[in-house]
This record gives sequence, structure tokens and C-alpha cells, in this order.
Amino acid sequence: MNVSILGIPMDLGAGRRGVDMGASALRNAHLAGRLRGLGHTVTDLGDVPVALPETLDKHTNAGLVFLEPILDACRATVERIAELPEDAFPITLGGDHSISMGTVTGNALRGGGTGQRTGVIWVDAHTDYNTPQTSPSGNIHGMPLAHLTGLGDPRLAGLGGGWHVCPQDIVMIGIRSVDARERELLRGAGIKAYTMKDVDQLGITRVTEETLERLSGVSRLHVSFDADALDPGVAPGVGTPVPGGLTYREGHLLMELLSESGRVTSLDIVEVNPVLDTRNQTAELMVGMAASLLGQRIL
Ligand code: 6HN
Ligand code: MN
Ligand code: MN
Ligand code: MN
Repeated sequence: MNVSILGIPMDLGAGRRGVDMGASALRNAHLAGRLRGLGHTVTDLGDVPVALPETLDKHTNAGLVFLEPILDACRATVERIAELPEDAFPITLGGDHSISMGTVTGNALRGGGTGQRTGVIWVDAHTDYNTPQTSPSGNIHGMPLAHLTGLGDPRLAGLGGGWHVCPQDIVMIGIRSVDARERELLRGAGIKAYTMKDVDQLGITRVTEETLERLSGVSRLHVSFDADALDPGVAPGVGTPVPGGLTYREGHLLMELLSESGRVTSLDIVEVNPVLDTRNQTAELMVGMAASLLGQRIL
């Protein structure tokens, strides 16, 4: 495959500093080399420009912390991704999870037209479905999915000229932390969410099979992998750790099964925080996840 790597070194959407260094940590953990070793052609497109928080006033615009610079970075991301050819496999490196408003939209617009029907597999401890009205923190990394479906702030929801993902085309996996009003909003939204309880009871194989079955009608399939979906025991370098996450093998098996399906067309790796990590182990873990998604096998 023709893999294009794009960094979005942004931590403006998160409540604590450090995930802006995630893109650098993932490159340091030899992402490109690992994928070349699997036979892929890999091009690193560099980084999208992102404002430094130290240069900004931390003012909150209608319940949205750092709205304007996040909008700027997401708009630049949409542009960079949308211009890539249809057969490219973009891997976007966060950065906090607010980058996905730009990456998912850019991928839907890739190849021209007004936006492809895109399935989104959201691998995360959190549902990231807050709006400015429901968010307890005002942090935009807790809001990308709501905005991708067209809810929330019209500036964020209007990225890419108003393309939206259908709630029926979203599947969440690994969920174990949902805010009270976010839960109310999710109820009846039509989004499928596999909580950790579901993963425990059904097993990750059945969860993955059901996910692919549910998303059988989409023409693009995007995986947005928040490192905090994994258990903090194996992925300590994240800003919002929640106990009881996916094991090392559950994470890999999910990626291996998605890889076997041959249907995934783009990937985000987000929320890796090197400041909180131990010897870059979380970045190395996530590079391994990307390798499994792109065809690495045990035998
Ligand atoms: N993430 N639900 C919390 C909030 O502030 O809205 C946490 C969000 C975490 C977001 O990890 O991508
Ligand atoms: Mn997230
Ligand atoms: Mn998360
Ligand atoms: Mn939109």
C-alpha cells in the first residue's frame, strides 16, 4: 500500500500538556521503518502547523477551550488529507483526539466529490460524544464524534463544507468512561458502542466480526485508535487513563482481524503522551498496533 504519514502535533484539545509530542514519539518508535518492512511504500508528509498554547490566551469560546487554533489545525488537516489520492492509506498521528474532526472529514473527501460514505471504528476508553453544552471540561478532545455527526458548534461541525458521518456508521470499542450528560445524548443516537463489559462477555473476535458486518455498506473505513483504549498497564503514556482496558493481545487481535478484512482505508493514532510514558513504551506499542493493522502476522 501507499502509506502517507501526517503529524498533527496538537494538545490544545486536551486537559493536560504533552500529547503534542505524540507524533514525534511515534516516528521515534520507527513507524515508517516497520511499515516499509511489511512491503509498503511509506511517505512522511511532515506536520500540519499547530499553534503553541504558550503563545495563546487560554480563552474559552462558548464552552470550547482553544476553539480557534483547533479549527485552524483541523482545516489544514482536512486540506492535506483530502488532496491525497484515493488509493493512499493515510496514517494521521496525534496529537489529542480533536484532530479526528479533520482526519475523518479529510478522508471522506479524499479522491474528490462531496464526501464518501465512511464507517468509523472508534477504539477508545471514552465515547468523545460531548457537545459544548454537555461537556464537563470544555476540552474539545472529548467532543470530536458529536461534531463529526453534525451536532455541537457549527464551526467545528461545518469542517469540510458540512460533510457528516451517519451515526449508524460509527462503532465504538473499548468504552468504559462516559460523562452523565454525554450518556443521555448517546441514548437513541443510533451509534453502536461495545463497552469493556461487552468485550469481556463476547470476546474481541465476535466484537470485530459484528463491527465489520454492521459497517458492510460503507465505501471508506476509518480506524481512530485512542491509546487510552488499551489498559494503562500496557499503555501508561496517555493523558486520561482509565483502568480496565483492552489487553495487549485484544488490541492486536482487533487490528489483525481488521487487517484480514482488507477493508480499512485510513488510521489515526492519538493521545500518546510521552511526558507520562516510560521509555516510549506506549508509542512503541501503538506502532505495533499499526503494523498489525497493515499486515504484520505472527507466522
Ligand atoms: N479523549 N469525557 C471527558 C471530557 O473531558 O469530555 C474526557 C475526554 C477524553 C477524550 O481521551 O480523547
Ligand atoms: Mn478519544
Ligand atoms: Mn480516550
Ligand atoms: Mn461536519
